[in-house]
Amino acid sequence: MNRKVFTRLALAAACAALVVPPAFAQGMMGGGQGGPGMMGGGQGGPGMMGTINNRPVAPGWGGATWNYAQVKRYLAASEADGRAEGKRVVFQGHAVTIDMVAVQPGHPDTTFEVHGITNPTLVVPAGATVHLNLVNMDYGNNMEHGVIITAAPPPYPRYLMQTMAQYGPPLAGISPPIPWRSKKDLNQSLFAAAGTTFTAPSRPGVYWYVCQTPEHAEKGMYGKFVVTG
Ligand SMILES: [Cu+2]
Repeated sequence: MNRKVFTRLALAAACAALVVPPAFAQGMMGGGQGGPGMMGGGQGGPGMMGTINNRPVAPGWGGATWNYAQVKRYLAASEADGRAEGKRVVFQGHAVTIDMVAVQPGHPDTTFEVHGITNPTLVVPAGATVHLNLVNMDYGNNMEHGVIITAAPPPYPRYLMQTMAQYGPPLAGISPPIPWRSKKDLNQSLFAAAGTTFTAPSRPGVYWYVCQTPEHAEKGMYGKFVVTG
């Protein structure tokens, strides 16, 4: 909720704080998380707008690097986090884990998935500790994806800079966006994953989770993030 979110140090810390189920922790860090390569951008002020990760994932990119088997385990484990109710996924308790996917195969381009639902409404208790994870399953140029939680409602412009100027910095996020998968063939591919932890607002309200890659939110890569009392 403050400008520190935008400092390079804070971004590095957020990216280094990979939050992943312990079962997957071993041997998947890819090494060098939070390294200068990842944060070297920072251009354009907030850093979150940078396109430093506009490239396929490679070990050492700055976050976790998973193979397809690890992604499948993540997807399976994520079913235990939160409860799907139609187009909503409802989370309960003082600490919640939200396992997001950017462009899960079989879903539309430029979307998020949680529980296999495209752009669901996420419902989180006020004041909860939120572990937010993201794996990028997309492939191709400009298919790097990140996520920010913001009070700014849709529709979104091509670039979110103006939006952030109007609504203030995001509550939290995974920034800058994380690289796309390394190969077209899922089984041959590596995938980028990253996570962050933040505290949900202490009062009920409506927020949005939004991909900050230019044009993605404009094309519909966002969903509602509801904080309940
Ligand atoms: Cu995106």
